[in-house]
Amino acid sequence: MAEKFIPLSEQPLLESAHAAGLTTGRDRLAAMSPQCGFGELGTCCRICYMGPCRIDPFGNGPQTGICGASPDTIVARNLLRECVGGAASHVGHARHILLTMQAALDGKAPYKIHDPAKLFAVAGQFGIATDGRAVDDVARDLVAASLEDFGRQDGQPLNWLRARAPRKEFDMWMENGLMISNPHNEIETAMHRTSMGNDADPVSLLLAQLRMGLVDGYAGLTMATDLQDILFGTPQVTTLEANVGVLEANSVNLAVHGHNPLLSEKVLQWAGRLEGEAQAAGAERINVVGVCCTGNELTMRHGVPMAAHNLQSELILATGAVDGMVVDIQCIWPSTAMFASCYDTAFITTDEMVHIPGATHIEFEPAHADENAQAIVRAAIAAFQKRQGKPVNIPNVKSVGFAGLSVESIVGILSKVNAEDPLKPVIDNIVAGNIYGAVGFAGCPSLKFRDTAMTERMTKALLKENVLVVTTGCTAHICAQEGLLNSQATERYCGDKLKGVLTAVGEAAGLGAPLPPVWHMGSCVDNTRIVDLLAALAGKLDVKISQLPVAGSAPELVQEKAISIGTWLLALGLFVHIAPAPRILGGPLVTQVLTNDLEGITGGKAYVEYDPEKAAAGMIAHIAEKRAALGI
Ligand code: NFS
Ligand code: SF4
Repeated sequence: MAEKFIPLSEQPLLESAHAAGLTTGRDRLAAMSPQCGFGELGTCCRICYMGPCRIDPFGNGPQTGICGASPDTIVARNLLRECVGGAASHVGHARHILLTMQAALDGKAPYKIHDPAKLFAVAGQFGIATDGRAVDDVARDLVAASLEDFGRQDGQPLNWLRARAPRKEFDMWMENGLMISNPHNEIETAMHRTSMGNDADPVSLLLAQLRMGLVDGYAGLTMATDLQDILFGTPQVTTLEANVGVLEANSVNLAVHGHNPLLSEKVLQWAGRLEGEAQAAGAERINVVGVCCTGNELTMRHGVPMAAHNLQSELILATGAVDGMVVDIQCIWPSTAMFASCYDTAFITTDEMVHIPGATHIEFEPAHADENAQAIVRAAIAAFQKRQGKPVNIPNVKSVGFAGLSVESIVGILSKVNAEDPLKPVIDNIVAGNIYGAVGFAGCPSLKFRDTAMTERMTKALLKENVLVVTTGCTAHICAQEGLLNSQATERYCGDKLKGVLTAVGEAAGLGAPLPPVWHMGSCVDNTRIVDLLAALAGKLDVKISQLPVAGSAPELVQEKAISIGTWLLALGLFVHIAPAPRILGGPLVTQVLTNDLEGITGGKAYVEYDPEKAAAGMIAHIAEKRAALGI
């Protein structure tokens, strides 16, 4: 058995936590193991109260639920409900940004439009007139078109889908009955469809699954990414530091955790303005650091250090040096409040929907964003004062790299190589085989896969074979911590051909160093950026996205959100590696469709493999097939 991989930065924190009498996620997983096999196979149904019903995977016991539901019906219903959970999270996030933009335009919230160029570009795709118009007027029209989606009862396609979907894929979805309309209606119908005594046809349930992927993609991710760029600016290339070593013993360390930049942007702004108060309290400065995806948002736009991914969100508190941790929505472990209470950390929840026992609640309302952010920063300063004289344990581990690789900034870099046709150098190098293909890593870190360093090993195995990697979400934190986002990584891990391209482009773009081999493209909602890049490449070649020599991976699946994102990618026609297996293996038909038959409809294919090198090899084999089909 291979040795367990525990990152350098985590070992001392695990020890500190244990010394303080705390259990960590690792301990809780060990206590929970082995986990329930019925649950893993997906053949446990709790949809009605005659259940829970469990299907015997060995064929000796019950083969249907009490109502007669087959294993395929059970797994397909459960999977769709997971997808609804993910889509609801992203749609809720996007709607929150939308309503805040509306309030800002009405003068009722202290935000303004930072990126008129992005606004005009997005509005143009909606067919909204932009020529010679005032920024706010165009923004109002975009807000109206978005609100129309949430109110529409006419069954017509979602405006965001119509405006932002790639053409060939849009037509394919329409031909296959995958049209979506009002996201709230779609979510309602999916919950209704999967409640007891409704849809029992696994194929019909899987079509609803694909539609829910589109709800996630367009009414969630794309709307959130675009509106956030319009409000806060489209990311440009920036340097970053990552890992727990970014905490500073003598500063007020304020960690922002969650997903919504409405909160973290304001906290960052007020941390700057209240620095004097922190210094008066004896601190060197206020050090805002990012955790999880809101960390990615701040890193992409402001180069804020990335302190921790999801699994480390409780561990960094065991440094004793985090003065404030402020959270909004999604991926917040209840254990963080418990950890915080052991130290002097002010642990602050801010969303009406997210209350955690032990936390201080400061409700963050866009209308009062400035006052709320000040209160949050001041709570951290007060906690810093309490911490004075107490020991801290900050492992001196951090790495450097680049972030801010939005499609716009990538095109900006490439246009220094070819101003007329920026994507041409990429396409030429793909055709020549210097870039063998590209893989996008998204999603979470899982305790089930950290021991084998799944993400790190898969990434390195791909780079060696000249496959370019892009990343979002917590896998971006993992890659940053592993030192994969900097120029040295190009030297160290890439095959000669990829190394050559990245070095040449880095030089031509005047960076004075190779481009990194792994591109940080943002948070989980920013998977939009990856899809936009693929759509641009496919559009230029006049092929479908499914024909490109590319693949996606959620190498350490945790969240329902990864299920809905992965479903969107399958609908787009992508080959999607996933580990662990989604909870469908107890349903043979559902497994067969997702890993095989779907390819004949959308081109998409799910692929499960737990071994990192084998998983990379599987993706490379897929890329080879796509290259052969394109004749390159
Ligand atoms: Ni994505 Fe971001 Fe991280 Fe996973 Fe959670 S923070 S939205 S879901 S755990 S990558
Ligand atoms: Fe059992 Fe059917 Fe009820 Fe599910 S819906 S718990 S399979 S009786």
